[in-house]
Amino acid sequence: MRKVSDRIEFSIVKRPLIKGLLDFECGDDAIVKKFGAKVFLAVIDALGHGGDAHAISIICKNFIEKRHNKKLSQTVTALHENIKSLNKGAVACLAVLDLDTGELEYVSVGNICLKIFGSVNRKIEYKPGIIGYNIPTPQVEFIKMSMGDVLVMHTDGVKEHFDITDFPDIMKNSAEKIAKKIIRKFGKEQDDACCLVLRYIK
Ligand SMILES: [Mn+2]
Repeated sequence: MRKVSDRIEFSIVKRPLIKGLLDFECGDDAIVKKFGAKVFLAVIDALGHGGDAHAISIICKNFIEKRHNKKLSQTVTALHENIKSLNKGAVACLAVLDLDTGELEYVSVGNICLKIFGSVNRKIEYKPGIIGYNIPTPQVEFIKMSMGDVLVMHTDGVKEHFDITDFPDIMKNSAEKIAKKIIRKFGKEQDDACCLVLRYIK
């Protein structure tokens, strides 16, 4: 999936684990949704894999997507309460980018990897917790993006230790090419994988 709209270019690439021949469904998913002068982003990884994980990821995705314009911390807490009774869990990172200021507001629970490449090269540290089982009070944090910066958000089905030096041409590639490359080169065969790439453009 590739889309170019006003001031952002983004792509979401996902695939189910490769080694589990009976699993065709992916428990990882992502959302990109523009609203006003903002864009909502999320990456979700439902625990486990296969049909069960896929079903939970759909529940989480729909729940989160409906609340894309609400406070991020409230959405995380509400989702936690909502899926608790299912005895299933997920990790997720939710963010809102203000296209006028470049301010990225985010809340992360669990090991979704968030990196910014460009004017700064930054990797956001993981936060503890599993939505549906136990979560700390969700913490909203901020990071500033500059024009031309590339945001990468991916699940743990992608090896986290790649850096900008692995992609000397990262700034030239389309978001779609970057996302495909990350999944192809760094995706783990034994896990579902999802990568969201978003470039903040003029
Ligand atoms: Mn995973």
